[in-house]
Amino acid sequence: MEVFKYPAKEQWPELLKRPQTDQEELRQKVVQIINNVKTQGDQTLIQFARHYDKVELDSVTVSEEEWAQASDSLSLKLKEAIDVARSNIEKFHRSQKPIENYIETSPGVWCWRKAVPIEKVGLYIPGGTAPLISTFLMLAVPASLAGCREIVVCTPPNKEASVHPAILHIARSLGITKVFKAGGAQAIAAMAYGTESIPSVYKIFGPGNRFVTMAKQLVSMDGVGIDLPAGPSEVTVIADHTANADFIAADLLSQAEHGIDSQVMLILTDETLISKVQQALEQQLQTLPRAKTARLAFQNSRIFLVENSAQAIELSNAYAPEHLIIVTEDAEELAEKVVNAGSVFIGPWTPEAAGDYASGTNHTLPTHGYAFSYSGVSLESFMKVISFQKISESGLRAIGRAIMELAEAEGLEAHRRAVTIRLDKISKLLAKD
Ligand code: HSO
Ligand code: ZN
Repeated sequence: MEVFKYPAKEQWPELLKRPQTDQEELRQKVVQIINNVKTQGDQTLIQFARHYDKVELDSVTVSEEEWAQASDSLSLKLKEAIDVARSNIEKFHRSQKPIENYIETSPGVWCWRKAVPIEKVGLYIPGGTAPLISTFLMLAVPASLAGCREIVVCTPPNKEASVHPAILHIARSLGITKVFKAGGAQAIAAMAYGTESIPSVYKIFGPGNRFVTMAKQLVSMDGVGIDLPAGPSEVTVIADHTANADFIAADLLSQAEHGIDSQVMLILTDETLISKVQQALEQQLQTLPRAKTARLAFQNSRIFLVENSAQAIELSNAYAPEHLIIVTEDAEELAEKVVNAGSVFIGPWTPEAAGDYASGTNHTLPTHGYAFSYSGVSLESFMKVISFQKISESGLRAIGRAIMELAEAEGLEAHRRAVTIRLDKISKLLAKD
């Protein structure tokens, strides 16, 4: 990791840049994949599984036998871990139901909002060496709490042409039956447009590689909702002299092991920590199975030494990390000053891994600078809030003049008349009485 001591503010934008990739070539490839799925449905998914996942599928659906064997093939320890995580995710997300206020804005003018579940949602769970079981919990738990009527899940098949039993175990416990063996951009296209086996949905969630992310962006231009455009994982750690260098190294590595394009930033107010953390990193890398990946990720990563904790938080806010860990004497006060971050972890006993798995917060978070303007996935992501209004005769008389005046100013006569026609009627009725 390159070290920058006391960088001048003018240098910050350059030092906080994320790696950029050429999108045009990727876009063209993904458009082609989407078109194939649109025209040939399941057949394309089976062909892609043969080509990319190296498996021969008879069908993209999960067989009765796979469902039946799923729970038995999991260890008790893993099932217990899933239960702890699920219970905490449930507790935290259940508390997120949008508030529905009933407000009388002018006498006789009532406005309110009602949250309703999105009827059909699609969850994409990436595969790789092992599917992200935790990502499935992070998406399926709020989707089912929100009351989504149809929850469709796509995940790439493993080497045995099957779906990981933990995914099926969790799906069954949540009453989710539509799990399909499909990965990559083709799975996103399948959930957006539907195939013979896979139903189309209104909103698609879940992380993935560049192809998946591009596919989500493309289908979103065609009226399908998406959660967030997901980019490579990020963590920023702010630490002072009170921090433990071994803990810091462990947290940086836990994010760096995600992929070679992960970006980790360490912001220190204590110069002696630079070498301590570097040593701890070297030592921990010796025994880390994914050391190669982590080392490559460190090439996009940086260590900053700054004057004080106020400047540390300013630098972090200027970067808007997906995850921010604060291990300083004044960690709670600093946390109050965070304005740009996906999720914040306070104090030495709060590793980012806690939020990745089991504390209860959602780990689907904004990356690549989206934390300047987006929130992570929550219960509300699976709901829409619809506004309602009801106006009485006296209510329309109360606000009618304002509507007419504004409509006239905009030159929209039909709008004005929608009010005058009613006010005239009210005047006539009043005259009769
Ligand atoms: N840290 C990842 C989420 C995750 N970690 C899943 C482990 N499993 C999001 O950036
Ligand atoms: Zn993680």
